[in-house]
Amino acid sequence: MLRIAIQSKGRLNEESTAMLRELGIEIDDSKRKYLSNAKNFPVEMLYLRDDDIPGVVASGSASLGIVGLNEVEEKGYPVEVVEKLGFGGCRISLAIPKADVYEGPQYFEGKVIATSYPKILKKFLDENGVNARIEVITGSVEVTPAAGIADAIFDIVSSGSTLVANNLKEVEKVFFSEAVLISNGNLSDEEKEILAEIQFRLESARNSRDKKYILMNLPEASLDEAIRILPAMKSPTVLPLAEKGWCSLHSVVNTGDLWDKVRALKAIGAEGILVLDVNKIIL
Ligand code: PRT
Ligand code: ZN
Repeated sequence: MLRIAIQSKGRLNEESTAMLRELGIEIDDSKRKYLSNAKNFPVEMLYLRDDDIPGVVASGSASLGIVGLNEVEEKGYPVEVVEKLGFGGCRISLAIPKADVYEGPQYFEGKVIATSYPKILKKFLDENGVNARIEVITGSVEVTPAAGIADAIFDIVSSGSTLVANNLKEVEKVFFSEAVLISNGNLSDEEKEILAEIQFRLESARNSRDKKYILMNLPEASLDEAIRILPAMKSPTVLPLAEKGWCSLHSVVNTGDLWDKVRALKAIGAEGILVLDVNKIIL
């Protein structure tokens, strides 16, 4: 059994459970408790505020955690980032009143900056030789300039619309984040095996993401040409058809190439082309 800490509610909760479900790990979150077992995999979920996840993983109270890289960096606990998960993408940026002129980090000299990420901000200010006062605020950082609490903010940005709505503009993109799988470096052999299985399933899901399964009927005379158009993982699968002189060809293509391939295949006589989503690719 291995314990995974995930956010109990908030932006990463849904995508964390959706990701585990995509890996075939069924979590009963209908009557969510503080702890819940997966139905068909030896893991137990621990639901926490995201701020608490790096510390709980570092202490060993949970063996793995799913959390934003921003929280990992800010908290600074000794945890290992084992996978980047490709969701929850955002950046932490410095933003200033829209009307101000910005010519570089010296703008912040002597200013007050509100943030929930004082450590990451301090590092940026030190690297740029800037002395500013950091005002730690845990929520609604974006309203602090208008409220006269701060001159500028250092906060998470994704679409940028919160900044626009508060008459602010983004002037420095300091830290780029996404959800990550973290581990404490002290897993037992059994826990290492479970983590390896999770990583194997993540890899299979990742491999399938940009792929489509394509099948079609093809005149046998066009087969060599079709195989040139469709190099598959080994080689395309060719099956006989009841109608003489025709075969069925199956392959996997990159989504980005799909329409070029379809056009080329139609030009050599392919018919009845079916394109299907790929759920997993196990190499
Ligand atoms: O209650 P708990 O402490 O668990 O949650 P929380 O309120 O601290 O965090 P939550 O749920 O807001 O965010 C969890 C994680 O999601 C963050 O730590 C980031 O890693 C990630 N993430 C991704 C974001 C955003 N995108 C995001 N846009 N976290 C916050 N925001 C906020 C931001 O603070 C700002 O208020 O959204 C606003 C900006 O969004 P745009 O689209 O207007 O630019
Ligand atoms: Zn939080």
